[in-house]
Amino acid sequence: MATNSSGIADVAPQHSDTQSLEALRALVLARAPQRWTLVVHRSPDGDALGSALALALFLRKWYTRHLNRSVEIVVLSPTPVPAYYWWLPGAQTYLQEVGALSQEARTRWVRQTDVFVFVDFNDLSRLEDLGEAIAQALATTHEDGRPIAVLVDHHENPRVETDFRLWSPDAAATAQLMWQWLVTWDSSLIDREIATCIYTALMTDTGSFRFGTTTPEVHYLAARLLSYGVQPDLVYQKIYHTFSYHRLQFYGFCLLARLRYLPFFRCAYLVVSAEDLRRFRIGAGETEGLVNYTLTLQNVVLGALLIDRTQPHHTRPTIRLSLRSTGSLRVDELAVRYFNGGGHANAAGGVLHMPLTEAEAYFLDVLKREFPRWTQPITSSSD
Ligand SMILES: [Mn+2]
Repeated sequence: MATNSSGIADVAPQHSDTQSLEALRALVLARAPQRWTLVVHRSPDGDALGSALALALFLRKWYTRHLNRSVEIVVLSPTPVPAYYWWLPGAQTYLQEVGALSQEARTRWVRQTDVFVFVDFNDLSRLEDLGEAIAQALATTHEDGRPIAVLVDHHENPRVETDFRLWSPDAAATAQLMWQWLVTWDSSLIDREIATCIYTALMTDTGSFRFGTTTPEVHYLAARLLSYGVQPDLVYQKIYHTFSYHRLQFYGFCLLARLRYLPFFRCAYLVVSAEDLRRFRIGAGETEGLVNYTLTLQNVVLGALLIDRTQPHHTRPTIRLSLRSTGSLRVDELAVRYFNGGGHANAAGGVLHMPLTEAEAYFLDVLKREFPRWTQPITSSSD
C-alpha cells in the first residue's frame, strides 16, 4: 500500500482490487478502447458526479500521455443533474443527461460504447430505462468483442456483473476508490481540477466530514487533495449555499407542517406530497439533505423522508423513501427488506408504489414491527 512520509496510507484499506486495476490498465493499453461511458445513478449526488468527472478528466490526460491519442468520454446521468453540480470541473464538457438525448442518439451511443464504468451504484435498476439499454449492450458482441464493464462503488451487495471491480463497502465514498484507480494508473497526472472533483465527492458523501464513516484515511485524502490547490470554502459554498428563496421556504414549511415526531420510537420523519413540491417549485436535487434535519432532534435515532415522486400523467404512484440512522441501527437492512432499496448502514433509500397515505401507514407498520431492534442500546460506533 502506498504511504506518504507520515506513514499514513494513501487510500482506504485496499482489497484485491489493485490487481484488477493493473489488469484493466494492461487491457486498455493493449486495446485502446475509443469510447468510454461513465454512468452515474439516478438523482446523481456529489460522490457519483465528482468521482465520474475526475475519471473523465484523468482519462483524457492518460490517453494523451500513454497512448498518444484522443478518446471519447461521456458521463451519463439517467435523470437531470442538479444545477449546483454544473460548476464541477469537466461537467460542461463531459456531463450528459439522458433526457436531453433523442432515443436514437442514446441507443447509438450506448451500442458503440467500448467501456462502461458504473460509478457509485451496483444495480442497473438504479438507472431507470437506461439500465436495460446497457444490459443489452453488455450482452451483445460486436467486432471488437463485448464491451468492458467496470464497477467502482461502495454500496453493499453488488448486483451487477462486471469484468473489473473496484468495490469496498468500507470506503466512506466511491471517491476513495476512484482515487485509488487514478494514483495506481499515473499519479503524476492528478491536477487541481481532478482533485477538486474527488474532494467534492468525498466532502458530500461524508456529510462534510461529519459522518461516522470519516476515518483517518478520509481526512488524510482530504489533506492530499488540498495540497493540489482545492479551495474547500468555495466547494462548500457552491454545493450548499445555493438555495433558492423558494427552496429555503420549502424547508421551513416542511419542518413546520410536514414533520412527524414519535419520541417513543425515537423516530422523526417527513411526508412531502407532490402538491408541496409544485407549490414551492422544487426541482431536481432540491430535497437533497432535507431528511438529515430529522436526526438533529435530541434522542432521535431513526429519520425518514417519504416523498411523492409520481410523474404527472402516470397512474402508478412512486413514493421515494430516504432513511437515516445513528450508530449501530442499520437502515440498509430495513431498506432491503421492506422498501425495495438499499444503501449504507446509516443512510439508505427505497421506493414504494402506493399512494402517499398508504406508504406512510406501511412505514409505521414497519416501525412497530422492527422497533425491538432499537430498544437495545444504540452504540455510537461508526462501523
Ligand atoms: Mn457514494
